[in-house]
Amino acid sequence: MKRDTVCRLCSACCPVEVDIEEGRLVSAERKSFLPPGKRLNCPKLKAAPDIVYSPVRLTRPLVKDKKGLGGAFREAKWDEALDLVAGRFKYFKDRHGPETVCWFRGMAADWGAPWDYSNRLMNAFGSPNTIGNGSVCHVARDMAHNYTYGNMTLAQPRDSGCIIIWGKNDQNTAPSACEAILYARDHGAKLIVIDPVRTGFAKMADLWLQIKPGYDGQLAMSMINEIIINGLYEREFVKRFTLGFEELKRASSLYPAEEVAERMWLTPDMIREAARVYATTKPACIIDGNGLDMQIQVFQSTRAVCMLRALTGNLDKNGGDLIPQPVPMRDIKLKEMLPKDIPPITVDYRLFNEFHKHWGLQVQSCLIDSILDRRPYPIRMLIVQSGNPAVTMTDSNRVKKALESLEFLVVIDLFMTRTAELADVILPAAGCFEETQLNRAYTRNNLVVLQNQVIDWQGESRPNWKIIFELAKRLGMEKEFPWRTAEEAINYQLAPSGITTEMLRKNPEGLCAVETEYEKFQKKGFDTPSGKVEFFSERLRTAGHMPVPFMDGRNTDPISFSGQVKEDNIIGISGEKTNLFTHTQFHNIPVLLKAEPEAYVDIHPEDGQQRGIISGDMLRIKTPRGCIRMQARLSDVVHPGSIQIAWGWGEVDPELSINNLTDDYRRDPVTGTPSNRVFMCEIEKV
Ligand SMILES: Nc1nc2c(c(=O)[nH]1)N[C@H]1C(S)=C(S)[C@@H](COP(=O)(O)OP(=O)(O)OC[C@H]3O[C@@H](n4cnc5c(=O)[nH]c(N)nc54)[C@H](O)[C@@H]3O)O[C@H]1N2
Ligand SMILES: Nc1nc2c(c(=O)[nH]1)N[C@H]1C(S)=C(S)[C@@H](COP(=O)(O)OP(=O)(O)OC[C@H]3O[C@@H](n4cnc5c(=O)[nH]c(N)nc54)[C@H](O)[C@@H]3O)O[C@H]1N2
Ligand code: SF4
Ligand SMILES: [Mo]
Repeated sequence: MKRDTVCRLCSACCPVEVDIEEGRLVSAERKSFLPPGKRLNCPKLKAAPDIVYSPVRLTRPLVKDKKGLGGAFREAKWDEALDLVAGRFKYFKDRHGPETVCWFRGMAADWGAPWDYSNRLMNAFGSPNTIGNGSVCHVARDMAHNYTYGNMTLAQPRDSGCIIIWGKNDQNTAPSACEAILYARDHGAKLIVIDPVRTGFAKMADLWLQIKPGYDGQLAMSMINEIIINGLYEREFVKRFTLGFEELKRASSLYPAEEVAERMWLTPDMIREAARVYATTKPACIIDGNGLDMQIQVFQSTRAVCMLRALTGNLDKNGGDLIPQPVPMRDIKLKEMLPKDIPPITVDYRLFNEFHKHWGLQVQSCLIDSILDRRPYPIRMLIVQSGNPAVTMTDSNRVKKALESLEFLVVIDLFMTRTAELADVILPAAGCFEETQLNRAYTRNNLVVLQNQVIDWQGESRPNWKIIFELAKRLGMEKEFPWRTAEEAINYQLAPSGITTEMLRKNPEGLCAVETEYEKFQKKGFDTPSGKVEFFSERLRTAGHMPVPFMDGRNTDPISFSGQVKEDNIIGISGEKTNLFTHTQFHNIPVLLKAEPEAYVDIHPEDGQQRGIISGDMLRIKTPRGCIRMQARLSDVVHPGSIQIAWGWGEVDPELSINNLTDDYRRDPVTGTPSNRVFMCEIEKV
């Protein structure tokens, strides 16, 4: 039997058709606008049955009677495990205040409704501390878009004449976006890639800017300067719809191509050419990605990139960058129930805490500050849902110390992870094919597609929504969580859109909540305080941040530890996300591991020769935070002077965990983002 749903094995959220035989998932296929021969395959989706039916899935709640890594887990019934967790919620609330309990969200299981449910539970409980990982993943970028033109845009590459891919690798991480880019290429679109690594897109690009990692903001300013001095901007749009053009002109004049190119490993002509092609080919879009995230300048760099879209008049055009039309929904987070006088642990990042009505709190590093430095107060009990912070958070040694010193740790996951093994209680979650949910990717813009439960929960695992609803009941929140099914809760939340789960099941391709409209700013302006695109932001100035990006003209080094380097140090780049794994996930699935059995450090042949390193040598890589060991692979995908270190392998072996090397002390002042993307490191053969 064929069923429709949305895959959530990574955050690309592809609509898929799955084949179910006698209640078992036997195969799944991505839907695509391309004819079958041209579609991209996803190896993770192909391995979906291996993932769902993996013999190492957690299928029973586990409880540890003795704390720490040494303590052994025993199986427990759901009632016992949930009673125990609810009891600890009450204990810490009575003893130390509700705010000492924190709910931490990773990237899996979606940012959609399940995120709203955890927020709702915590708000009703009285703790402001529901924290996501958006400071390192896209929410920091979202804020930069938001502070420039009110919303994070959605690039429309399929109908573009020119596409800039800026620190993104959709070939591996988002096949449907990749298909749109390839389609546009086939129809004559120009392609510019800005990436320090020669990705598949870089190979096929008309122009590849192999930028020095972290220098994206200064590059964007230099491109802005070229566009302005050559009169290539859309005068009419700038005049009517933007604020602060003169200030931007002044700031960008501090980054002339001939002066700044060399410091970012480029030539002045490359910068000029990229600016000219982008500004003179219409429509054009910019796809920005994770290459900008995890940088200590992510906010201002992304703001500068956003300004390119506005200067060239590509905002809210088909083939340009669409201002989304979110699906009208109820805000179910119950923030009004929070006591007013308890600050969240992310209190130092007020603008980031408040910029968006959905995102809530995202500065995950503050969790570690709170546990270890008791700043602004200590978190004592932590619930980790769908994340593996012991491996994925910056400066793992500090993170592990924090997790180990918690008084009570609950982990909700499908597998035993490096984080879960530290827990006192593990609650086994059902996977994405086993639960119906409102998927955030399909509420950000007008089309809603349902993520549908297509098979039963495995063993005693439970869907995320059910775990939260059951816990809520034990915390006396029957009134706040009256729903018995996922459908009831979704229908309540979706009511303002007029769409129900029943309607969505009848329309597996999705339903449009609002008619698509372009150039909405003509009638409504932009969703900023001034109603205009804000090159200059008064809000930022008042809060003590730079109102125009990089206006101080300083070349502040964006790379961690650059003040402390020795001569032979090299830039470490956290490597691509390959299409076989999702972060730390699926290294335990034999078919996927077979396709990529080992982790590598890519080192340029010139650097290899200088240091006597050949492919296959084992390297020790060291920073002031820690060290790892990984196998070398000579490759010219990287620039001399930099290495690319494989990502996500810390789950397999802590000696392969790149976040042993990363730094959490220097952070973006607006979004609290540390640099787990680029850092100086020492390498030596062992
Ligand atoms: N150095 C470095 N650090 C990085 C990155 C990098 O590139 N380099 N990437 C960053 C980015 S962009 C992100 S988003 C983060 C990711 O950080 P995490 O979210 O911690 O990453 P994952 O390894 O995907 O962990 C997700 C966990 O959720 C579990 N899970 C999967 N589905 C479900 C479900 O339905 N319910 C529940 N309860 N659990 C589920 C999985 O088994 C897995 O253990 O890492 C960040 N850290
Ligand atoms: N297969 C798979 N798919 C995924 C995920 C996964 O783990 N696996 N994770 C999901 C998640 S949570 C996310 S956030 C997305 C991320 O999706 P992407 O944004 O595509 O993620 P990455 O592969 O981390 O990196 C993007 C590119 O940035 C480049 N880069 C590194 N440093 C810099 C820099 O300083 N400047 C510039 N301009 N570029 C730089 C890298 O070389 C890489 O090519 O993917 C999602 N999809
Ligand atoms: S790209 Fe991600 S969401 Fe899409 S099918 Fe593959 S694993 Fe699933
Ligand atoms: Mo992410």
